[in-house]
Amino acid sequence: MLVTVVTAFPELLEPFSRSGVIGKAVEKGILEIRCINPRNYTEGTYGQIDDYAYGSGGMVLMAEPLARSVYAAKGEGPATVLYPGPQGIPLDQHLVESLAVNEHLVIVCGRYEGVDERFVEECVDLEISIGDYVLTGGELPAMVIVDAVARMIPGVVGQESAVEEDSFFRGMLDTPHYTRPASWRGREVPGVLTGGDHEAIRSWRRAQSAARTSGRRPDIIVGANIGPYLDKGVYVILVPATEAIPAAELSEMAEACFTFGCRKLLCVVRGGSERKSLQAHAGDRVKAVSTMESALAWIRKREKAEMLTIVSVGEAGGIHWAEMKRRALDSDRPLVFVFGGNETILAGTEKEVLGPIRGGKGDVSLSNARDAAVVILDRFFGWR
Ligand code: 4FV
Repeated sequence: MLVTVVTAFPELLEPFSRSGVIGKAVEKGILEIRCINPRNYTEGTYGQIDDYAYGSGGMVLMAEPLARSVYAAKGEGPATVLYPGPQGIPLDQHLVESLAVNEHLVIVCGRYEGVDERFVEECVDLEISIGDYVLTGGELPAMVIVDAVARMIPGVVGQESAVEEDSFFRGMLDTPHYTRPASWRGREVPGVLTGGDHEAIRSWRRAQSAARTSGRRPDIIVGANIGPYLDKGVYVILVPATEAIPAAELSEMAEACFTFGCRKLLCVVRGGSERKSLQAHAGDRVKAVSTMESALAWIRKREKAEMLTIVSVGEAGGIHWAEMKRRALDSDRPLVFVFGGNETILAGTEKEVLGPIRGGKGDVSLSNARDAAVVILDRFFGWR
């Protein structure tokens, strides 16, 4: 990747492009960082790049030197032009991953009050904010963007897996990390980490991430795929409303459930013949059961644990899916999603009821159990 930084202070980028992981990536030729100084692209001979703001209120970077700098940068080939500023869209891991596919990024660094808005209209593809505070210049935001994006380029960070384990890569906060000494000022490293049982370590780390995220950043759980942070299984029970669901459709639905990490799709069938045809055609991802209770009993036996049963009946009331997602993450129990049937379903069984999946102006909601299933599973376990 080539990054061209348009800045009146190129010396600020020097140490950054020579040090640490970024420095190594530049050495390895995986990343190239260039600077263009708008002072070299001014109209007059004084190298004037800023002027008084119209309407008073400090200095503003002039449009022409910046535009000429961007054109010069683009001489090296098509590029996505970024302008870091407090008015930009928030930088997050998703945006970082989408920027990482670019061959050439041009980042224009503001100074003083900012830049002439006409330059932004004429030359900038994306305004990006690194946070709701005001800095003295765009160089630090430029380095933040390059640092985060460079980590997504294969070969920049040693172990790819390290990137995948990161905070936010799956939309959750990271697990705590420890190194030697095992005891420091009377503080011990959690025993599970020195026990060598890697499944136990993975499970402890998952639980730590889940607890931290739920405790500190419930806001990001909405967009997270919580699947990798659940120790127990996820199941779907489908209760066909009226007529039986054709086996082919059920196996498609089982495919969707599997995609979202479910261990089994259980379908309540009316009679023996329905069960046989279903078993014959829908494959082993689907299990035909005669009643809800037998479905829950089958899961309970398999998971050797009490489940958190989440019923989606599409009727008014019920818990918002985002809140349900947080509870699902907090509960260390197997998750059972029940789609179809009605309010009376599972009367007397401990369950949570999901609110309807609303559309339009919130006055219409999904009634089809299979569609509801895919929407809800994507909201809980979809990759964002
Ligand atoms: C900023 C931010 C930021 C504003 C005026 C530079 C400064 C000066 N950039 N996220 N927050 N920029 O404060 O990206 O021109």
